[in-house]
Amino acid sequence: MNFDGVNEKTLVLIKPDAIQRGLTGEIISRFERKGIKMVGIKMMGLDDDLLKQHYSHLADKSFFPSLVKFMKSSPIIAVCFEGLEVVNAVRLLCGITKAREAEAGSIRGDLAMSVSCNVVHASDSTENAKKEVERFFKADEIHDYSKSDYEHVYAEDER
Ligand code: IDP
Ligand code: MG
Repeated sequence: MNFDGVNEKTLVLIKPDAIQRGLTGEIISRFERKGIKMVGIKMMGLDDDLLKQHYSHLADKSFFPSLVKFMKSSPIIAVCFEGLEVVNAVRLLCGITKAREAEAGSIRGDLAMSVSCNVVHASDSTENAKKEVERFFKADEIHDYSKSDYEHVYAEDER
């Protein structure tokens, strides 16, 4: 069966606060239950260079040094997810940046209270998702495999 139409990719980072609070399984489970396919996953420590690239849009903000310090405070887990319009679907599951105002039911809305310690990162556009997946994963760390439940996750005319 052909699922070529549903291979958009996005990057999720499970942030240090989630690692420390033991929320990794809970967070990944929410994406899995949604029907989103995991195609890459790894634990890694982040350095200044990578964080400057990743958060370049925030480099001139007063909170930037504390954001970098937070993101280096323990390893993170990088996950590459795949699916139909998955960049948008994952952002919706995550909820807005300020976690204490994020919609109940979303990951941030249910699991966090802070603006900075908001448990997850998710790419915000297809263009940035492509760059971010390439920043965090080597080509051979992204896995191409068929998922047996896809027949029930997507209708034929969506694939
Ligand atoms: P996003 O993660 O929802 O896409 P961005 O504006 O891209 O939000 O910010 C990236 C990250 O920087 C946020 O997730 C959060 O950890 C941190 N951050 C954003 N705004 C603030 C702030 O006003 N104070 C402290 N940290 C912030
Ligand atoms: Mg962002």
